[in-house]
Amino acid sequence: MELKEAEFVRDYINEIKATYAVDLKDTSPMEQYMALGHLIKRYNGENWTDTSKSYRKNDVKQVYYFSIEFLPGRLLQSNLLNLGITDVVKKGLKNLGLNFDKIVRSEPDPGLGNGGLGRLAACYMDSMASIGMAGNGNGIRYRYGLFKQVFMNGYQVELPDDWLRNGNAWEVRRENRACLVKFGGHVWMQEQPDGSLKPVYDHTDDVLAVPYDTGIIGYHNVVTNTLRLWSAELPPNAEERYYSQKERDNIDDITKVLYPDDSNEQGRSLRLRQEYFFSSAGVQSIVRHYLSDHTSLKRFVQKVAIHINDTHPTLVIPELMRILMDEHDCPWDLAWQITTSTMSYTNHTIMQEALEKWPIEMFQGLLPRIYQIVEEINRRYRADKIPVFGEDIVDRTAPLGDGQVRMAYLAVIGSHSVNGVAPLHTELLEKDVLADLYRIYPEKFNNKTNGIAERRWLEIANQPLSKLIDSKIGKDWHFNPKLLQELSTFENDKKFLNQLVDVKKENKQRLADYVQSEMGITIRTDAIYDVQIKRLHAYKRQVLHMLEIIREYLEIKENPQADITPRVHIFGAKAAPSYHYAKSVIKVINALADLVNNDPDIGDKLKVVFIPNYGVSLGELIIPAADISEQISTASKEASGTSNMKLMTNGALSLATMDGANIDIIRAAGSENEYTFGLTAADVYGYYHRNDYRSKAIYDGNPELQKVVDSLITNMIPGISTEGREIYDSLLQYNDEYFVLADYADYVKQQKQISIDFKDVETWQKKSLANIAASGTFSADYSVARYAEDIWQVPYKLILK
Ligand code: F58
Repeated sequence: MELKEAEFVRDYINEIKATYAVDLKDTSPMEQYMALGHLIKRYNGENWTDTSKSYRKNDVKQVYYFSIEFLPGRLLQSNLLNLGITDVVKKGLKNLGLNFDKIVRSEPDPGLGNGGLGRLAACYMDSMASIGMAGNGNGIRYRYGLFKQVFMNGYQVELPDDWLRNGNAWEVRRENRACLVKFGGHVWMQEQPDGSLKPVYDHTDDVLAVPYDTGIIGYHNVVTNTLRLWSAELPPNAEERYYSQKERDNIDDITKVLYPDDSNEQGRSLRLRQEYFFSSAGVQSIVRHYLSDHTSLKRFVQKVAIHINDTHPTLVIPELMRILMDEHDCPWDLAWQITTSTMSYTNHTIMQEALEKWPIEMFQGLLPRIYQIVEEINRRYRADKIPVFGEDIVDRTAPLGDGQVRMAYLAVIGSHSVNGVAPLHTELLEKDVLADLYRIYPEKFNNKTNGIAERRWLEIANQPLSKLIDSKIGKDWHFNPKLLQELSTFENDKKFLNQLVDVKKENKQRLADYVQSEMGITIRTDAIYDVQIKRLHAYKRQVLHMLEIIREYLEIKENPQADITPRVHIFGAKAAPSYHYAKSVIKVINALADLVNNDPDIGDKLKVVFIPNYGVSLGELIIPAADISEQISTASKEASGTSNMKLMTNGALSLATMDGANIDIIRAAGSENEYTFGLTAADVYGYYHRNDYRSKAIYDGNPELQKVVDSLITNMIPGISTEGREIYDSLLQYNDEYFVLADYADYVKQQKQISIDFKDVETWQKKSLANIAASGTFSADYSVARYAEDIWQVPYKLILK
């Protein structure tokens, strides 16, 4: 948009006065931020209405991306960037004597997700708007986001994330678009005068779903899409009916907090209520919106695509069936045809314990009408498929079985497309996790490799690098990130390689300053910054990284004079509050950090920093400073990974197993530019089939490994007698479920190689450049374009300059 500095300054001062009734000099950074947010939202108001109007006028097909999590990160900078007014606003604020960075940091980072899945949904929202696709997000407006993590005596402690405390500058409450969502009660079929049957509901608990909309601004293209998050409130008839405090609390609870578990589905009734709540409200509002422009449901499939991000929104399937049949008199077959043609589903995990299942009794009690529909889906599925495929496989894959509602199976059966998020992951879905369903519906399965919002993770997070790239290849890569490939022509340009070194140093200094001020730890910027940032989970193997730190520590202790390449090991990871093992790992790494960081023999050769409260904003600080990207999950377990892509585009070299999208990253950048190691997925499955993995034998055969592992139980690391023993036992007594010891030697070999290679600055920088240059293919712009073409059949405009 066009904006003159004088105009901005005038508007901003007026905004401050109107909102806070004080002079600018008396405002806090938070107030300065809120006023700026409101002003930007107002500036963009016209684009937002024009976008909706133009979608309507042209009757454009809409995509609705349903996700129980969205992790958008702070919006101020990305909105300024996408509107093209960063410089004017920065200058204006500076001339007013304000500190832009402080204002940026005053914005709360909405933690409405656990990790990769929620962040992916946010990257996709950004890309859909940026490629001009009519993409809408649909989720939950949690009153409290993912907990704030602090460490006390090295242990994780969880504090509430009261992110809405000062209000939210970007959202618009739309009470006039609210819907009623019905839970519980009884349902019975009543005969109508024409002989048909209609369900009648008795004694339901009704909840009002109120939408809060946030504009998602496209990159330099005047498009603004909508992220709609639902909040649960008392229904409008509240005055006429008495609600006990308990009933009020029950309603309040639905959207009160995000479930903080990224590993296990606990089968809690509140979670099921959350899932139905936003699925029902979302589908109701879609049908209402569609019918406001169309007289019949005939063209619904041509005008609406609904995407199910992991199984949590699967109830959109029976909910759309319900609305079509009960409210619009559709016969079953037509309703089913519309529903399956509209729905598509992405799977994000191969971990069995994360696949959602609900006890039938709970499900039926909470959602009696929806259960009837699921029962009928189940009955018809069995009747259709048993004659063709036989009873066994159909039993195993039916939506109802073992007394449970099996959400992933329902999602596959009720959708026309099922995708994994990296080629290996999709292959494993077909061969293993969903193999039976793949046999029945091979045509539904496809791969859509994940992607990231390049502009956030490179242009905003790493401005020094972004500017340097612009100076070499111009700015067209902002629209078409694959153009980053042009950078490879500079691989022998020494000046450029040196500039890359300077940029990395600047980013390291920024991180070092943060670590100094927040944690009181001094880290040197000429060390290798070896980074592992992701949720804490056994399969992600932070423990393997930890064993390497112990090895390095012992090495220096044994030979303090040795010529060591200095290292800083950097972790960021939250553990699910109920995940005992993960919390023990945090404690042990923190205790190890205390030992290493305070040992005079070690000095600044080796440092360990576990930065608390990892999230999107800290990611933006850490990722640009990384030299090494630790992507060390047990092969086959990480569906894709996305921090691997963010680190790559910022010039980090991957130290990686052949898992998830690591495989594709390695292929894109060239294996000579990464450090790969460890078992392959085929090796891992080989161990499963033969059942012959013995971690103890590996331990017995490697004296160095013995020393390292034993140090968990020898008091070398103070304060971890319980936790150290727990990890020790997981590796030896419980046979090392995630093959840490199997991969140890190969991992250490690569770590040693890294220490050698890092000293050759020029060669290292060439490798780093190869990663940056190849990273463009992992832009989410292309990912969503592939969804648009293969699955959603919606138009878009990739601006390929
Ligand atoms: C992640 N899943 C995958 N789930 O682990 C990761 O490999 C992938 O890159 C990413 O999705 C995006 O596809 C993930 O983040 C969750 O956090 C769920 C949250 C809700 C409960 C179950 C886990």
